Amino acid sequence: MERSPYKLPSQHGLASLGYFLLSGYYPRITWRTPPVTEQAYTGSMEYVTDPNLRPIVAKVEAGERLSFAEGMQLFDTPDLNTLMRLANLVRERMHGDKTYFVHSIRLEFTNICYVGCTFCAFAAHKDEARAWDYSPAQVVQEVSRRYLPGVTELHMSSGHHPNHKWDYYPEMVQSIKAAYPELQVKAFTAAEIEHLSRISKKSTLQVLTELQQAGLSAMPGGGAEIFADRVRKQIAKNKVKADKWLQIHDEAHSLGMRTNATMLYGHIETLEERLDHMDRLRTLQDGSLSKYGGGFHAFIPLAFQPMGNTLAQNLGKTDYTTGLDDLRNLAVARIYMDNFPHIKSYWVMIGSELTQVSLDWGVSDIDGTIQEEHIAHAAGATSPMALSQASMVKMIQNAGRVPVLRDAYYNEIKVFERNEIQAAD
Ligand code: V47
Repeated sequence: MERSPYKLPSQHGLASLGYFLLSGYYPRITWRTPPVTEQAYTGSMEYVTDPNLRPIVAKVEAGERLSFAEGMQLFDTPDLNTLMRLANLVRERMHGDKTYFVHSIRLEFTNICYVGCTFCAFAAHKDEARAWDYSPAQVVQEVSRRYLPGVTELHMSSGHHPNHKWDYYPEMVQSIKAAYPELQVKAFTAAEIEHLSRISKKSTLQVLTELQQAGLSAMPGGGAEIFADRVRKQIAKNKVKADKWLQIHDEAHSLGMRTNATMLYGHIETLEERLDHMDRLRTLQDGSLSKYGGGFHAFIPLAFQPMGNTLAQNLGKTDYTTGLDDLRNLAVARIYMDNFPHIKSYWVMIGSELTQVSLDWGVSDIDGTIQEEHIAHAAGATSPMALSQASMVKMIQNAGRVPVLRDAYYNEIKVFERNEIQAAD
């Protein structure tokens, strides 16, 4: 019997939220109940309590794209059940139960940065005791220190160092590839690429081309923050402008590189500004898909971490984003950004527990094992510095989904069958 695209809320998402709240960490049993039959499930509108959502439900069910105003309804609706079920419908249409993760290393080769973003607790002045700055050879040593068998992705993003010359960057990538030819280097945000363009006096396209020749595989999604000018001026006024960030990703896509996109939320931005951010990305992705046949892999909302940065201090903010804001944001992104293959939950910033719940709210990717993260932790992230593969598999399986170990290009390395838990890391 065909499974309904929706599960009844009492049987799936909210039950998992409730179970998780009551029972603590990673229950060992799967609570997923048998599929609801089409017959028992008498129609998608039956459970819609917000009448404003009815036309939206009809459009999403028909696979139609939502307008900006409809996207705002998703942010405004009190009907969280319907929001969750719609996001899950879109997610399962694309991926079924498959949930992707990567065995990865995170490395910040320097925290020295002159840009002065107000949300950042990571950046240091070069004279501070906590500053670090690795040479290409030290970068390779740091990769070796974090390396575990089976790691496929090296994700690097760092400060805008005031003194390094252009040659430092391709040399670093070449040194990594010489030592670890099989590692896929996903590095340099669009903000860093713009910085490299300025110091090298090369165009951003030329910078990307030369880094690709040196061995760069893909670009991470950092540096996007919030595109709206009003916010950007207050939180990242010396950083790459929104249009340039988008242009650099378009250029990377034109070279056949795949990239990600982030959005830093939960500070001074409005909900309209969040949706505007998603809208600009959706438009760029349309262009990349039609011009180059590919573009962004994933959209990753980054929950504002409020410690050790001047933005939080000036706002008098010490609280983290709330769980339902995080889930709503992910769900809106999944429904609105219909041309993005994946919406990713970043466990480092929202925690593994909520990441597990988010698999019912549109999320199909949970990033990676990471091995040492410093940007979010400098700003108060309370998550571990790394997760084992086994715990990622368990997190996904205990949510009733199918874990898929992927590489940086979403090639599937291993699909874990139900109840097959990796024996060792
Ligand atoms: O660019 C900095 C953000 C980003 C804070 O592409 C903060 O797969 C919250 O880009 N609170 C770095 N966020 C992380 C990043 C990323 C993460 C996971 C996956 C991918 C990917 C990319 O972190 C920065 C900035 O936007 N950030 N400080 C803070 N206090």
